[in-house]
Amino acid sequence: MPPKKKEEASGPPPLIGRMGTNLKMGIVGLPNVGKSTFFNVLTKCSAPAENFPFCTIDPNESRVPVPDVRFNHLCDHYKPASKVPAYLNIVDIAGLVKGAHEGKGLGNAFLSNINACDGIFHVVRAFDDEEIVHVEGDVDPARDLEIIHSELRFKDLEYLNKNLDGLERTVARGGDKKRKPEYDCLCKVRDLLNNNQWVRNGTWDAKEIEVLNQHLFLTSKPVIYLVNMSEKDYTRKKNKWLVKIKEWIDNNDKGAMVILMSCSIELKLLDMAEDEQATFCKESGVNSALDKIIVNGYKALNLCYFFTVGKDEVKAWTIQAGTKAPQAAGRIHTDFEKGFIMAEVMSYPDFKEYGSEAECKANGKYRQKGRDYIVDDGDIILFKFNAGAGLQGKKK
Ligand SMILES: Nc1nc2c(ncn2[C@@H]2O[C@H](COP(=O)(O)OP(=O)(O)OP(=O)(O)O)[C@@H](O)[C@H]2O)c(=O)[nH]1
Ligand SMILES: [Mg+2]
Repeated sequence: MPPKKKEEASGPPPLIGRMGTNLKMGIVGLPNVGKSTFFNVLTKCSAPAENFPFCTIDPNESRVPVPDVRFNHLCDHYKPASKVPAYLNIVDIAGLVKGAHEGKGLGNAFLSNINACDGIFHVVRAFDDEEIVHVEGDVDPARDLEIIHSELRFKDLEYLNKNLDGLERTVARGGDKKRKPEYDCLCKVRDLLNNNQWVRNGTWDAKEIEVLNQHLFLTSKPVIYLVNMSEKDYTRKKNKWLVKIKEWIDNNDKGAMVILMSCSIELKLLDMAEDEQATFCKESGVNSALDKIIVNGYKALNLCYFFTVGKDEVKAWTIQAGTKAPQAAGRIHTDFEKGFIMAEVMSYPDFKEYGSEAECKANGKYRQKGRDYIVDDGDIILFKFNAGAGLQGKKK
């Protein structure tokens, strides 16, 4: 069908992972490394975070506003009655141990919790503390990274082999040509996993990505590594494990993002009033890592947002990067997409530079964009659309 083809050809580039905007980052790591503590400082929740392995069993879920100076500036400018930032969804998951894919520790239950997430914050312990039990007996982050890495890979292999068995019967022996591309793609996945590689690190064409997206392998999810350090090490930006961690990342997940943090410092900052915090940060030269973690978690999920602005409301609307104007409009209301006429767009840098909507208009920076416009992160948009039943012709 030609219209469908056109839509496919003009859609956003294919991506591995679930479609949609309600995506989640899951916190994954060995037991007792600080995952729930991190979840609590991030979301200001109080999930149990105690000194014993498997303190967390059922996942805790929350969301955090994505910090953004652009959003703050727009709120200062419009002084709206309602302010709605973008949010990142976060899930605190039970600790994973060696052999989890075979049911060790809490076994398979939490692996399905990871499966329900779209990206991973992999927390690794780099702080020494005799009091805090380490399930492997001592602190060694590179070994721990390898354990988690292997467990996710083993789980994918187990799932894959189950699927491949059936497929092999239909395709290789039964001669069903239709499913051959799927079979070939999954064989490629098996080779990768057997070579200690992650699905995410393979090279895939659009057709293969379609197949991968029917399976959503654990190792196809984007990962950000979070190194949990002591207060002292975080302050002096040194830790005896950093070289080994870097080596492991270079060998196993080259180019991946690593963020240093300290749950103890974050806890301390959480207890302080804002001015106290500012003085502490200035005097000690440390800054909280949380904003950086949230912003990058959001980016890892391939999400971005546009703004709608006005006296009533300043709001950030989450979309997948690469979304075109009509689909972005559809985030606000399906009728906006159906009756889409145009998007009136100011880029945030222009708005900042010229200071107001009127000045943007006067300087040719208030642009009218059509159906093919790919919405840019931070665009300030007013959609125009054909009124559907009961809707006004022009609405924010
Ligand atoms: N010294 C020190 N202790 C920490 C740090 N972060 C967490 N802890 C302590 O480590 C223990 C375990 O922390 P949790 O946050 O419950 O660890 P978890 O990874 O969620 O553990 P499970 O839910 O069992 O998988 C708690 O007693 C925390 O107070 C840190 O940066 N330094
Ligand atoms: Mg926990």
